[in-house]
Order: sequence, then structure tokens, then C-alpha cells
Amino acid sequence: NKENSSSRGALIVLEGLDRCGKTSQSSRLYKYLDEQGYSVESWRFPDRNTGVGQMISSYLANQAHLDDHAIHLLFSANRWEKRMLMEEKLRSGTTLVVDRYSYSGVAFSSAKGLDTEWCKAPEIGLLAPDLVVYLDISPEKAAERGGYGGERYEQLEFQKKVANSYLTLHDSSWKVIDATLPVEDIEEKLREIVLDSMTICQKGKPLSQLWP
Ligand code: NYM
Repeated sequence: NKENSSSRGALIVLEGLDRCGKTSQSSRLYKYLDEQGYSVESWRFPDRNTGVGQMISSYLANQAHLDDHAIHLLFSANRWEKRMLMEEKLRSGTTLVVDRYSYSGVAFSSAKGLDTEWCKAPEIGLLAPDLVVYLDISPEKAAERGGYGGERYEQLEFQKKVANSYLTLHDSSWKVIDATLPVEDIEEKLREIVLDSMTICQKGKPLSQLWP
């Protein structure tokens, strides 16, 4: 463990369209950091293991039908139920690599036509990421990747709307990586920016809250 007890871990978030490669990059990154001896955990949202997560999961599988606002609030609640643990982990020096976070929440719900500010409101007070990495791919290219699974939202026309919603959320602090690069190139770029962010956190960067 390369970190000392007084330094905190970093909250690293990966975002992007469905099939942008987030999940495999998250696990590669986790594996690398773990092998390097860092205290690190791999998280994802939705976290389907909780009670709320199971409701979300059946919604995504089209087994449950919910009002757009109601499912939005469930996705947010799913983050809130993990907030305390998230803060404990970070303060105790563990870096969290998180596959999707509040930005997915806002991007997917506002793509359905919900008001962006309304979508952002329930996220207020959740921990702000130290780093947001957006794996950038066009909806068309993403759709070519062996097709989508059968879950709700996994359709080209909808993903185009999600891509536009993400654009409105980007700010200058986001790091954008071309998701069509070879997997190893993406991995290398990701490692570099993540290690930078972890160093800044170790040096005492305070935790902050959404929306900054
Ligand atoms: N999703 C994910 C949302 O609509 N809102 C959220 O807050 C989050 C975290 O769930 N299509 C959507 C995006 C995905 C779907 O995510 C399932 P994954 O990463 O495929 O398990």
C-alpha cells in the first residue's frame, strides 16, 4: 500500500454511451492500480445489488414499468445509499474507480425529455468526482460494436439523444479519450490521467460535493 494514513483516495468516474468500452477499461484500470499496490476498489452505478438496484435492474430489463421521474429518482437514490460508504473509503485512502455516476443519471433522463435542472437536483450533495473521464464514441460507431444488448435505452436513436445530453454536461475539467483508439492506447492514457488525479488527492485536495 503506497498511501499513508493521512492521504485520501480519489473518486474516479468513467462516463460514456453504452458500448463505449467503459466497463472493460474500468476493470483494466482497477487491475493495474491493484497490482501497483494501491488501495483501490471497482464500483459501478447502477449498483444492482441493493434493493433499489434490483428495482432499477427489472426496469432496465423491461420487466417493470415506471414513470420517467420515478426511475430517475431511483437511480439517484441508488447513489445516495452508497454515499456514506463512498466517503469512508475515500477518507481511509481507497481510490474508487466508478463505472457511471450522476452524469449518466442526468444524460439518460434528460434524453427522455426531462428538464436538466430537475434531473440534477437530487444529485446535489453527492460527492463530486476528482476526475471524470469521458470515453468518446459516436452513437453510430458504438452501435456497430456487435450490437446492443436487450436492455432499455440500448437503441441508436436514443443513444444519439444521450450523446447530446452528455455534451451539455461536459465542463473543462473532464478528460475526453477517443474510445475508438486501440484498447491498449486508451488504457495507457487513462492510467496517466488517473495517477495524476490520485497524486493531487494524496497531497490534500479536499473532498467536494455536486454540483461544483
Ligand atoms: N443509467 C445509468 C441511467 O439511466 N441512469 C443512471 O443514473 C445510471 C447510473 O442504466 N444504459 C443507464 C445507463 C445504462 C443503464 O447501465 C445500465 P450499465 O452501465 O449498462 O449497467
